[in-house]
Amino acid sequence: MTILRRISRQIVKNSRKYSSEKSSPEPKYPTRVFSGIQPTGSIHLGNYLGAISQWVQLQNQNKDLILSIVDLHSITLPHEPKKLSRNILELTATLLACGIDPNKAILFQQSKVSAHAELCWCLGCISTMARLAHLPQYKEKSENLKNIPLGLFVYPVLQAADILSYKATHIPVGEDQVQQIQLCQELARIFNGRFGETFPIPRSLITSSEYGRVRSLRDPSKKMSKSDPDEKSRICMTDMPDTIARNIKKAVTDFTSEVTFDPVNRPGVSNLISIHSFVSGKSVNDICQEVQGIDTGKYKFVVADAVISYVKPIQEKIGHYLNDVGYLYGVLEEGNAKAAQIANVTLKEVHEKLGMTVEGRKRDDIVAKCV
Ligand code: AQP
Repeated sequence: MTILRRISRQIVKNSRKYSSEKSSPEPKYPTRVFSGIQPTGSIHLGNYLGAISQWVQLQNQNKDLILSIVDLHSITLPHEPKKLSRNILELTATLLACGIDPNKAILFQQSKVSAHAELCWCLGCISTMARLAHLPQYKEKSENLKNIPLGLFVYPVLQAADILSYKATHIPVGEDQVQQIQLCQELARIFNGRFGETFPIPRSLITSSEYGRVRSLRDPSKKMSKSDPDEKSRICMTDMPDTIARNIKKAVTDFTSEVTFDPVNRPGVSNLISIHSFVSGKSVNDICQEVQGIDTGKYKFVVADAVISYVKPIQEKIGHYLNDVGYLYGVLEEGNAKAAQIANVTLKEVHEKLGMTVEGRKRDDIVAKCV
């Protein structure tokens, strides 16, 4: 079965889950999908296979979909301001080029909806340092830092605020994000328990391991990542054909020359086969049969050709959108306004539950009691 077909089957399965939820007497929280992506660099095939392609399918199934360019998250590690603003525009262009339609989904910039940071503070007050220190991504990212920024420690709470601001019920994420989603669920439960029912307990939509974790081309034990200092470790949607060919040619495989799919024992070559299967629409089995007799060195040329043809039309669209920066700003501004409208309602409710709202009759009662 091809990876594309598997994504579709998973989404159909999830849709059945949604429809059974819908047919139950009164769903407490309508189905809403939220996801975010950091503007930390060019989108790579891991982001595309693991997240964006799934978002496009959910959007095309008319799910209530909210997507955020999470720029507040992208400053948790040292960054260059000029690069960040360029990345925000490039990411907007890339998402549109990959098929995100701002008329069907809300696409917005996180920092422009201040409710995220405000809810983060409220949730931070019910989080514990011991719990946050246990999260593996924090451990991984802080490992080589002498002075650890507070933002890096707290960012899972901001992530929970991102999700809960919209009362999202489903979160499509890669496998690497599962523990952060668990924290979000815990915080929703704690808040509901202490201050009254406010948030749904969101569920992660993890598809399957093949595309939930596209591996680094240089070190198949790691995931492909925007922030990996080795540019040869990834294939970006904006890479020129010769860069794609070079990076795939240099991909670490092993000492067996045959092309076989065995993610546990042969993660390097299996990663290439998964990518090839996704971009060609062919099944892993068909690919392995087709390339029987070719060694991994020659197979890399086949994969590179397939990837180059797949990304070409997307790259053309990215170029087209980047030539119209005014349109990109317009898309974000519209998305920001729509997102703020929803998030501000949630924040108001949170303030009320926390006892921070003093207005109308309640205020008169309080003043009467005070005098
Ligand atoms: N290698 C991957 N395989 C599958 N899915 C992946 N995702 C990221 N890398 C892979 C998924 O892409 C979505 C957006 O991710 P992100 O940009 O918010 O941050 P990330 O997960 O930390 O991705 P990177 O590329 O590794 O970014 P940096 O280097 O900036 O930290 C998420 O749904 C993620 O699971």
